Amino acid sequence: MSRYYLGLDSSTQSLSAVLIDAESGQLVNQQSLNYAAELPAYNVTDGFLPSTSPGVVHAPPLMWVEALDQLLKQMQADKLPMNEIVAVAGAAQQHGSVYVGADFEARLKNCNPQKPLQKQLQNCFTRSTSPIWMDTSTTDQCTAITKALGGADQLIKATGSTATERFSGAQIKKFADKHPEDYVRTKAIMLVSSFMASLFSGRHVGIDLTDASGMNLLDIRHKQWYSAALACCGDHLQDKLKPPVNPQLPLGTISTYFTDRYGFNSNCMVLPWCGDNPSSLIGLGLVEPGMTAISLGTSDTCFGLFKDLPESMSPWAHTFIAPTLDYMSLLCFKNGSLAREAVRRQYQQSWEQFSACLEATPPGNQGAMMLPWFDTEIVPRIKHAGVQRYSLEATDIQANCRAVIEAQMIAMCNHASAAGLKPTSIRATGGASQNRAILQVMANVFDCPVDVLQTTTNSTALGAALRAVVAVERKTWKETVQPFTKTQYASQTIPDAAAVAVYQKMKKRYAEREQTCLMQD
Ligand code: ADP
Ligand code: XUL
Repeated sequence: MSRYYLGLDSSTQSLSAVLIDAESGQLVNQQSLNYAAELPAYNVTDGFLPSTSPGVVHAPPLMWVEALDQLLKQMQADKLPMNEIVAVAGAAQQHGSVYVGADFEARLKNCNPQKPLQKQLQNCFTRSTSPIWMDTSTTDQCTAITKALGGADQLIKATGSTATERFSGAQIKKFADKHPEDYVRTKAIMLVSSFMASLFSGRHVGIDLTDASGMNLLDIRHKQWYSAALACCGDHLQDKLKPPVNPQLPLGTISTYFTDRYGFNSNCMVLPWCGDNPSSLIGLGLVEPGMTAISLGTSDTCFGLFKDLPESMSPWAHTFIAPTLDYMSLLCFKNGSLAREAVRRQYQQSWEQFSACLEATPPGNQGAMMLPWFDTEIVPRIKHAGVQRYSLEATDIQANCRAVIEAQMIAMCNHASAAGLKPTSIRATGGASQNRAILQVMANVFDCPVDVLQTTTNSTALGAALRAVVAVERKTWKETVQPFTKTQYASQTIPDAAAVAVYQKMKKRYAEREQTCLMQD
């Protein structure tokens, strides 16, 4: 007998669905809808609206609703077994916030399944567009929040992050301060994740703990709202938010709108939606402490699971609550492929030649070192771009190829450690993870094995579907994720003991150089 579970990913540019059969461990179907291409009436490029105000990046919430309608209609047209789906869960771009008035819930409850949802939710928004994670217009609010809550260290300790422009707390404060009347008539504030979960549930549901930890509003130790932060960001904010919800507790059965319009079974369970990064953690199979992902994409990200919060937390990282209710750290390095490509192009190397340079040079680069800030950086925060070379000639092609990779891996390892991550195994993803010479440097610097997954399934949507399996079937995380997260190569990339010893010393030297540059920046 098949056991179907649906996972959705409402991301910045598209909505994706992954349908799995938990019984056979198979992916049944995967599809995606790009907002800009397929919903041109909303006038978005890359998923957001044009803006003339500096730092303002918003998106229309009804676009996410219409995307859902079209995607589910498509799944029905494709004759997918909608009626046999046991449970549905989702994940969304983090931090984006949605503001609705008093009639939102009544409208949701009374929706007519003959008509698209987006038509029936028009005009119920008190903020017509939603600020999303790319918005950086809240620097003043961040300064005020930091001051009101006793400084940056206290804020990190309590909420897991310094005051961050894209986080929802600052975005809510900006709305409450600049549009007080609209704020007062706002009955509910949701994140993209809880907004989507509310549609499925037919009622306003609370924000799940994973996404709540990306707001600067949650006490991450006690997993409840941090009342001082709420008070600072808006009057009666707690009433508008509802208590945060456990991502693993089903919200109930799916609303009749979804059964009648798309053919879901009336017993289909709805799970809370999570943030996309926490969901991806599950989709990549990282369900035990020490398991860490490194994505080598346009920018590089490093995230992983851990049990206990460290005494002091890194100002550059974000600590979120994971779907397993452990913690996860997320670090984002802007100079990822950008820096690797800059070196490769400067020396006119193909990726094969670049890899050959890595293989022809010794770990530690004979003392040569680079600080690879081809652009400004997030981790650590570097305001002025600039590449620094130490005992490294700009004309030495091989040594420069090695230097950029060693610098990136060492910086990642040092900052991951400061953020509470102690990787015991690494799962590499993203474009550069197909380069085994790069993976070897990673294994040596982190002193742990590195592997790559077989599939190219959307890990965020897959993570949501797997979360639903765990919640409904009460299986362990490990046995649930395993069939869907098989690794690609016959063997892992294993650290080399001699190289590990070289990097132990080099990590200290790198940290000192970085500190000096930070003071001069
Ligand atoms: P995005 O973050 O945009 O999704 P991807 O994960 O698709 O990016 O990664 C794209 C990047 O992968 C390219 O910019 C390129 O630099 C890098 N890449 C592709 N092939 C290789 C390779 N063999 N070695 C190292 N980097 C590679
Ligand atoms: C994480 C963040 C982004 C969005 C992208 O803090 O802002 O990764 O979640 O969808």
